[in-house]
Amino acid sequence: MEVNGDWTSYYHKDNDGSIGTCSVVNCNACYPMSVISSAFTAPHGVFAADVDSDLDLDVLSTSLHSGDIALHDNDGALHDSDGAESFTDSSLATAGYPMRVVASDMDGDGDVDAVYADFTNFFGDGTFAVLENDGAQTFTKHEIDTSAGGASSAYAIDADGDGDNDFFAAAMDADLLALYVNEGYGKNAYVDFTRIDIAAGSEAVPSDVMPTDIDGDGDIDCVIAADSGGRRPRRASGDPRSQ
Ligand SMILES: [Ca+2]
Ligand SMILES: [Ca+2]
Ligand SMILES: [Ca+2]
Ligand SMILES: [Ca+2]
Repeated sequence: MEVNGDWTSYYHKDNDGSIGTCSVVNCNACYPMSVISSAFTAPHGVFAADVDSDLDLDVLSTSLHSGDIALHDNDGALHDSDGAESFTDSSLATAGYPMRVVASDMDGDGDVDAVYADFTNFFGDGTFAVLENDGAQTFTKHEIDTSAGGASSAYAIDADGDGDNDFFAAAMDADLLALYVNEGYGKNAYVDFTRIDIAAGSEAVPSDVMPTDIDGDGDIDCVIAADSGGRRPRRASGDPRSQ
């Protein structure tokens, strides 16, 4: 994992609607780019959702160097006369090396919470955590599993069809691919998740998971990325944030 990049911004690439008729390869004109935020260093993960329920899409992000899980609140003026979007940045929480964040209402109270995967295995075990939204975009961290070294992916979905949102997760160093079944729905009990290991082993290094009904039989399967040779990401020695 390379964390020393000097790219420091999240961008929005706008589809101008001409892509269907465009004959130009690598057409930047079809997707003009605007900066959403340059507030955090080493951006890694992004997820779009209407976090504050004001009917416009906001952006959640993770940044490896600063460790921030952040909200970029859309002011709803995506097409201002100057062509620039306007987003307000706020850090919702900090972690070691957060790689993935997804938005989902995990407690069923109608507001949008978040789940993130914190890699953190430079210095200790990785973590999966829920950020609870109080309804006014103040978030409280609830660590769900702190023994997930190399946590790199999480994706929330109602996997068992019981009406609450669970989440699938992958952690490379822990060889962990798991479903965390939500047991605390409606009870304000975020730490009440039951972990079900799906597949893990010394020769598998799962790095990403995407739940979906891939075979169309009505239940939720998952698509994964894993290195069957047991190879892990290249890691620098020491603290990469100081390099
Ligand atoms: Ca919004
Ligand atoms: Ca909620
Ligand atoms: Ca469920
Ligand atoms: Ca299925």
